[in-house]
Amino acid sequence: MLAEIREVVRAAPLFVPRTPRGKPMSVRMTSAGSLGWVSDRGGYRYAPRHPDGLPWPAIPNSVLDIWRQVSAAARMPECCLVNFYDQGARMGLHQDRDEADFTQPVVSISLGDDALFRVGNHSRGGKTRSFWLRSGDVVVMGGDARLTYHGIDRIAPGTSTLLPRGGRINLTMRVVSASDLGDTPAG
Ligand code: MD6
Ligand code: FE
Repeated sequence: MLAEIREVVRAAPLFVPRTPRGKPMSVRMTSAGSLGWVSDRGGYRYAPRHPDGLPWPAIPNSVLDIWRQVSAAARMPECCLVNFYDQGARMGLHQDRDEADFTQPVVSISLGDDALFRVGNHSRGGKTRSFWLRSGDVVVMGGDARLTYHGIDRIAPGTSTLLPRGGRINLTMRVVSASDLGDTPAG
């Protein structure tokens, strides 16, 4: 899988996204699939091309295999977001809500150093729970959990030897577009 992710990054180099307010994020990012997630002054959105203008590479088979294993009933993902965290990188609490069909899960795969993952509620505030995501861990956020707030507080450097220069990769697969059948669980 790592070899396939390296090819994705070769075709679609990691970039530093900016929040809609212009603040650079601490993770570096790219995508695979028909749509990639981008963020800049224009807002958070899915786009058919990398900021450099190139189309995104295909989602690697090893990654799609995980999707098939953990979400057999779902549509296939249109985006695999690739996040790279170096030592000091983090990700603030957020919901994944730029997709059209919340009946479809979001599936993530963690590779490399451990990360402290915090999960909250359907709105900001309230109690949260934290746990460590380790290399090889797969998280499925579906059903009632699809819109829970979550984020990464910190990385624990040196906890994995998978990446020669350390750090962490998180892959998140999403179905982005609306279903032809409508947005209902039955559809
Ligand atoms: C991360 N993960 O693990 C950030 N989103 O680096 C996410 O933002 C995420 O793990 C939706 C579903 C699963 C996730
Ligand atoms: Fe997320």
